[in-house]
Amino acid sequence: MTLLVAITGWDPAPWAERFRKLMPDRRVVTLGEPYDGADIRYVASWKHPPRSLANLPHLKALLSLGAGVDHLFSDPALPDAPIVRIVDPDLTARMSEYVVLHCLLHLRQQRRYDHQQRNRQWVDDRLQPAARDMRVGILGMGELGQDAARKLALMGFQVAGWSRSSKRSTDAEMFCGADELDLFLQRTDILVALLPLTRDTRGFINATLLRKLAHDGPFGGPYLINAGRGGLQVESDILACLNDGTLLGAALDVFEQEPLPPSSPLWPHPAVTITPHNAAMSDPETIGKQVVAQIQDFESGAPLRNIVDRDRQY
Ligand code: OXD
Repeated sequence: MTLLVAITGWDPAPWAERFRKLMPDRRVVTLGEPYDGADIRYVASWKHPPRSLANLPHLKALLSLGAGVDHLFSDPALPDAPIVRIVDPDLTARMSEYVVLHCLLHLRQQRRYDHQQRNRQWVDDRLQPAARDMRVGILGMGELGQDAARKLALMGFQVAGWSRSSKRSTDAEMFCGADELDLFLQRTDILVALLPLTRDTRGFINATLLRKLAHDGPFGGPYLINAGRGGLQVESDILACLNDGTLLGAALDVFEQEPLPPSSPLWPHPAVTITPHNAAMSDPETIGKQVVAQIQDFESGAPLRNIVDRDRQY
């Protein structure tokens, strides 16, 4: 059994090293090394080059090294093996840190205080709403959304979740499907996007959607946090909404084009907080272990876990 580590955009070396350490009796190769496609049984992929997996006749599973699997579907010659998505407590915890951080930075108006500090300005300002006054709405209630909901609810935020199909949550008021989307948006002061990127969600966060968010919250307007995928958002609409007051601000970790081009008007915008798509980094230490456990369990006869539905693309 050979495992092919097919990665672009990240350094494949620590991944290959981790897999070799965890499976010393198996062969682990990276895309640059010579190998016979007929020997490959598993692929661990992050943004593998399109068509690079076309000749693997005995492939048993394709394992994504990130939470999102949209990178796989851009390959027109994607092999017909089961696709496994990673569900990793470490990655999930990192994403929740990002979401809670940006909800709190907005709630506690930290950008404004940073600005005042730079100007040596002490403003005696008593307007400080509590988390219980702020309604957070999470678009996408998969593993990541549910964990963020739990941690935000612990902080006292009023949390709601929206998902395409019906889901239960003990931490969030749930809304589901197209029929309940408007109701969800109308009660949302902070919109957190954690949806997968699929043919149905591309461009989902556009001006029409943003205009439906609440304007009767503590700051009189909504805030956007996107840590899902850049393809979910229409950046020209976000900018227009920031500039006409529809949106008070945005924290964006993901972009239509990455790296975000230096010419993007999002960079200098005073109401935008930018991070370089690192809200939830994949760690070879923890994810390597998960991938190897999946392979070993599968080889001892257990079914693969967290299989992606190719039709729904998540
Ligand atoms: C992921 C990511 O999908 O880091 O895990 O974007």
